[in-house]
Amino acid sequence: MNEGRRERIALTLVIAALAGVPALLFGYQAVAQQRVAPPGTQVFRITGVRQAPPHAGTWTLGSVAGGNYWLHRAQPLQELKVAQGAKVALRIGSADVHHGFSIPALSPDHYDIPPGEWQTIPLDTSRTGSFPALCTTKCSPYHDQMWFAITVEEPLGPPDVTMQVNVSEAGGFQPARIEVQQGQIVQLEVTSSTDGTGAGVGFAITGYENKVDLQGIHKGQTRTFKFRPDQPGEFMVYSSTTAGPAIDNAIGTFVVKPKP
Ligand SMILES: [Cu+2]
Repeated sequence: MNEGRRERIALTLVIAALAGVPALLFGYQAVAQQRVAPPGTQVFRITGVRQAPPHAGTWTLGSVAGGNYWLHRAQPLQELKVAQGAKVALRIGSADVHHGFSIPALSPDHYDIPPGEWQTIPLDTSRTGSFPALCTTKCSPYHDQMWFAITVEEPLGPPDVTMQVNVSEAGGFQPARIEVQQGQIVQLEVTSSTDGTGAGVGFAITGYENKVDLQGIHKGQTRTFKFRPDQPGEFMVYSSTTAGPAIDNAIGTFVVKPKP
């Protein structure tokens, strides 16, 4: 073998090793990630981060490795939207201190999230609504901010009608009366003007509890939710999150007019 050919072979091997190792690691990560849940499951990898203000105490879908962690650049996750009936699992870990995790409305279980360990939590997507996911371990001074909403929606097309609702201590639900047609795709945009007793306010409709239940809407936040009312009648709107007497006693009316 001549000198030049040997050099070319050596160079090819070096390049193959340089490109191959990251590719193998990447592939291994992808496989490891898939292996945690049954095939066809959509896996969301979510990291708890204590980090300093302005995003103090957050859950994030982004990477929190290295400089990104120390620069406090983790983007807070506020709402995760998933389709009703979809196979979904959360892969929850911590970037720093001991966190906990729970979705009180969907599961009585609390998960322990020590740093460096990952928990796989299958999500029940049978019931539509919007439910808070919380840290359950007093992890840091920013603990109370460690929550996000999981919104399970029926896969529907564009809305036929969009309704804005405001919830406040002074006015209750505004407008207090909402009228829609049976079978229409209704989009609700519910904004809260108050944190209530700390956990925000809720929006639920009696008779439609299995379809519409938006919990833990915090002050200044708007939760957008789409559904199709199929039963005509007059129903009561109330807060499904305990938020103090003014909100707990407030009621509204949701009217579904029968199809002409
Ligand atoms: Cu915490």
